[in-house]
Amino acid sequence: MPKGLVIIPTYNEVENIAQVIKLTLDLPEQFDILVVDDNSTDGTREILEQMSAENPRIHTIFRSKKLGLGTAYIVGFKYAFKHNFQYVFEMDADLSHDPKDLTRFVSALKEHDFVVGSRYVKGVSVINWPMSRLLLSYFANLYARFVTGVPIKDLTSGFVGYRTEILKKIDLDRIKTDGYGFQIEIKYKLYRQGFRFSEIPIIFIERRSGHSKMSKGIIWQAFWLVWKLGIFGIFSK
Ligand SMILES: Nc1nc2c(ncn2[C@@H]2O[C@H](COP(=O)(O)OP(=O)(O)O)[C@@H](O)[C@H]2O)c(=O)[nH]1
Ligand SMILES: [Mg+2]
Repeated sequence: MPKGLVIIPTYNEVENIAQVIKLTLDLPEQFDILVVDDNSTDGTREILEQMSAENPRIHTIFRSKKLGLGTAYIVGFKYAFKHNFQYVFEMDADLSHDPKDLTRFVSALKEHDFVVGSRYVKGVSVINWPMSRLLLSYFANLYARFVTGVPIKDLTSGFVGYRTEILKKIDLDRIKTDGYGFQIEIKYKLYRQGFRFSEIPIIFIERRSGHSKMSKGIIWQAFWLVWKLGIFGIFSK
């Protein structure tokens, strides 16, 4: 069975982290998990220290301050290179993504280079978002697709699976975006390199516990990035 690493970034996810790890470990694929924690102050770190000491499939990287989702994933990808995982996955800690969907991701990765868990392939499959947030996300995705020309309906999705080798083909250290911008930029770069993707439907359920860490700054960064990719991306890969 190919080895898969599920990267879970955390910043203050004490109510969610133990459960998301347990649900992921219980899957038949026998995934390893890497949690990249950014100096959580709510007890997340202590739970991780205990769980990783008890189970060799749970790995941790503790960073000294909140350095953002983008670099958390880049650190995780490099960990996957170093430890020879064939597949690597991005998944949120807050249970908005159902770990069970990873099984379908693995099947899709047999035929494709990367797979995007998508809220917008079968209409809209988001639960418990206020209409304002849903509209923002939906139209931001339409806009990003239109301007960048990348035919992925959920470009901002953070539930993604990759064949690890394709991530070695992009210069990760040049990616400076965070949050939604990071999600758009990495998909854009892989698509422009000609890697084959599949977009598969997922149901996204808004977190029940803890708080969203996304900010207006991250949304604006994604907004400008889309133009940068759309205009300058024509000339470069
Ligand atoms: N390591 C790390 N994780 C983060 C950071 N910001 C957010 N996260 C994690 O990224 C995931 C998605 O964040 P969330 O706030 O739920 O974003 P939303 O779903 O778009 O509202 C969660 O697992 C967060 O704990 C960060 O700066 N560093
Ligand atoms: Mg969330």
